[in-house]
Amino acid sequence: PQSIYLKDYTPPAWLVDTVDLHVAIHDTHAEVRATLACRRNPAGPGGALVLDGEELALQELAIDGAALAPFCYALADDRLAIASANGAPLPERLTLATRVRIAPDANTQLSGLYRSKDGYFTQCEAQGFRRITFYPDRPDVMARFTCTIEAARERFPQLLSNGNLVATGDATDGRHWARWEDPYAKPCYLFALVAAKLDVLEDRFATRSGRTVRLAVYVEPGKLDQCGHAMAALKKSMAWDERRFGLEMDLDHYMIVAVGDFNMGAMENKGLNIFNTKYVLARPDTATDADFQGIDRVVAHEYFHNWTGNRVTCRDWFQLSLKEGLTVFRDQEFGADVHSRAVTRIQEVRALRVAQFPEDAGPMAHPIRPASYAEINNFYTATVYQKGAEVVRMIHTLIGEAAFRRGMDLYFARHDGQAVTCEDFVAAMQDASGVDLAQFRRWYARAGTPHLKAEGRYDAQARRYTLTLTQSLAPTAYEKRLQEAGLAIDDGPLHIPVALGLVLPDGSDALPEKTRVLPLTQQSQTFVFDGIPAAPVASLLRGFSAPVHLDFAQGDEELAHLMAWDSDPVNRWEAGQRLATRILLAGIAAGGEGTDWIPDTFVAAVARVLDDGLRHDAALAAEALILPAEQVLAEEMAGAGKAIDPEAIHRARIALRRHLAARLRDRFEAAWAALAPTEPYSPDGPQVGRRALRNLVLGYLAESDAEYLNASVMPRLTAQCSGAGNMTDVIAALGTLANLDAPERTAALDAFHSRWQGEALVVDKWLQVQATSRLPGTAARVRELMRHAAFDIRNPNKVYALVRAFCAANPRHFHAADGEGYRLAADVITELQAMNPQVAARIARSFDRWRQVDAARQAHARAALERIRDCAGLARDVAEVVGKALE
Ligand code: HT7
Ligand code: ZN
Repeated sequence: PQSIYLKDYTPPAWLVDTVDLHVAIHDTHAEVRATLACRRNPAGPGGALVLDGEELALQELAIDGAALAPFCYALADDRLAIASANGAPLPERLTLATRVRIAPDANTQLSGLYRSKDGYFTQCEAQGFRRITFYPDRPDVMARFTCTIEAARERFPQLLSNGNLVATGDATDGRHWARWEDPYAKPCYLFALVAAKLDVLEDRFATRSGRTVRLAVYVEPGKLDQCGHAMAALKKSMAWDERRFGLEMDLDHYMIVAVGDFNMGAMENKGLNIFNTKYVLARPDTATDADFQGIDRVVAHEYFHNWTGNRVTCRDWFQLSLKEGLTVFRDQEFGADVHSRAVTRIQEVRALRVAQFPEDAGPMAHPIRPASYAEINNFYTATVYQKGAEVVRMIHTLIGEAAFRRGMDLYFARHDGQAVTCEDFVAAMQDASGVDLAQFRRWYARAGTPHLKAEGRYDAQARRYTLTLTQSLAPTAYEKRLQEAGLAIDDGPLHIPVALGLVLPDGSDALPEKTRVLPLTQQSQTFVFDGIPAAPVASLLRGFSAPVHLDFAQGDEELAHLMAWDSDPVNRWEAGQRLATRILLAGIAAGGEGTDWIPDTFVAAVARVLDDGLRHDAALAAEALILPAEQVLAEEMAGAGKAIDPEAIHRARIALRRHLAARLRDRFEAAWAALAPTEPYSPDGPQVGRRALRNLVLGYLAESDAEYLNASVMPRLTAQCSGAGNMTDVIAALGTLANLDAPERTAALDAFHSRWQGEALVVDKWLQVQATSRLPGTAARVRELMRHAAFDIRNPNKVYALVRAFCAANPRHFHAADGEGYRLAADVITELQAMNPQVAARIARSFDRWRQVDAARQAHARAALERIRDCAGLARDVAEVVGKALE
């Protein structure tokens, strides 16, 4: 597919000041009337008035009240170009009126206006508004919107849009209407409307300047008892943004609407957020601790967009990370402030390694501000979101909290109400801090994960520690493509903040400030530390201060020292991960066979972490006891130039778990008993950590030999499945049982399904635990489940729970040697791409690492990819992903 380039950006030829929409919902179609006050942009390139439009049946078109004769305009598949007004040149200002018909019931892409169950909902980011009406659908066209919705009162009592409700009334034939007015100019991707029958939970928030905001969470009838947590999260987010960034809600209404069919997590439409039900509905018996925390984070994220995204928006979609990276950083900080900073950070680092590092090493590698793309929907990626947040975090690390806050204030002072670029954000940070960020800007333009090589030397006589840091970043597929297109690459060194601690033999920090941020700006740089009383163990990249691969030869004892003593909890965890990775790589080299590659020191370290967790922080211990993921081990192999061996990775990881279970059974049992719940369930506070550790321990105990498993562990698993009053414990036990080839497994899965078949989100969990099972025959079971009444290929949550979970979270079965995993994915992608190209393209990303597996697997993967590529009428979204994979 054709790519578009950032270098070709030109300002819009026409601007729109106001939009008046009238949307009438009928049984067979919807009719949309739009009145646009347009004016020629003095800074634009001139020319025709070009409007985007897809799948719109044009009924009427008029300028300044006069219908346009056909010779004045050209109507193509995706645009309407108006060259003149009935022979006269277009006036500098004009009122354009259109009337179109659309078919929301046939909209399976879930972009634009679509039906979900009995209601109608919109999703306009990135380019869905053009599927509702003709419009210059680009974020730098900002207009004030009014919207009147008209529909049958009985079936659609709620008629919602952005801003304030200004009028309502009755129409004929049992129909009614509501008129909404949004006082803020916005790009059309933030437009939303809802027509549905919904229950509503209402509340109020008093802002610090004394205004009262009405808060409302709308859900499908009967689900009001599942929205309390989302409402509480919203109020927490509003208070936090006032406290931390001085940012207040600017509307009188803030509404969240939950919908069961949604391509992503949620959408920050001005004053009318539309959410995937997954990030709204939760009750202790239906949702896990992780679900509750997911709701906290997504509610906060969408709320924070009101300033970082809505009040200041993106000039063009190349700048997507301007709003997404910054808003993820903000929701991460919210998570750190309201939960645990250390645990939150560890989870972020893990997610980065599982998803973003592989993306940066694969065919879809791109910088956080890509220079080109074919389909913008393919760029809502781990790189734009998570690495984008890391880049913002590095600015925060380099300039400090106080200057960062001044930078944010300056950014809003300069750009409120504007559509701007990443450069504008960095300039505000630079100007507010006085720190030169010229070189730092390279992070916006380079793809790939840099390597940071470290070499340390201690001179006892001089009491001096010397550290040499060297950075390197090999070109990725992205840079090669740019070069072919004749575009320049700035491949100079990056500005990398390296947070360093020097841990002395007694465990104390040698540096007076404990952690020092070393600004690495050259390719290789040496840092000298004097007055160091004894040979320290260097703790590099504390808090994961930069998204890089660290190459630092530290021995097992040094890592064990950091695990025990590092004052930075993230690096204590990191030391354990590095040690475990090293051991597992030895195990993988041994084909995952035997156990003589597992040192006793590691077993002892695990025991220490567990004891520590019981005494201090259970949540941190739970994080530390999770072995590096199979995907992370796969990247280690690929990084070392070896073919990824998913079988050996899986075997070695299980062997290590079994070894720990055998050697530490008594300690695991003691921990399990000590962590028994003592109070009623709550999704907050220390309980979450205790549950995480207890369930993790139970998972280890389930790795015991058959005799112990059957006699002692199985009864606990089955009892927890049927008797635990909360979904966290139930799903932990069910997930463990799903890996066991035992009659109890089937019984538990069947009972779970009968109990929860009416709760869509809980059924998703049932699908997911089966899709991620270790057992042989999992691919066949996934195919069977795709024919089950519980599955619906048109519902993204179902596809994600079953198919994406299989492809992305079950690497051993997805990369099965016989190619069945790849064939399954290809079958789904070819069927889904015509219905929902966005979701199909997301599944296609599972093939990202196909060139890193062995030749026999590669042959199967290639066949699957070519079958998708050759599919008739292949959607652009999928064509871009598959085309790049096959390049
Ligand atoms: N900004 C929102 C993006 C989004 C989206 C993009 C493409 C297709 C469907 C979508 N739904 C939501 C989500 C966010 O980052 O807050
Ligand atoms: Zn976002």
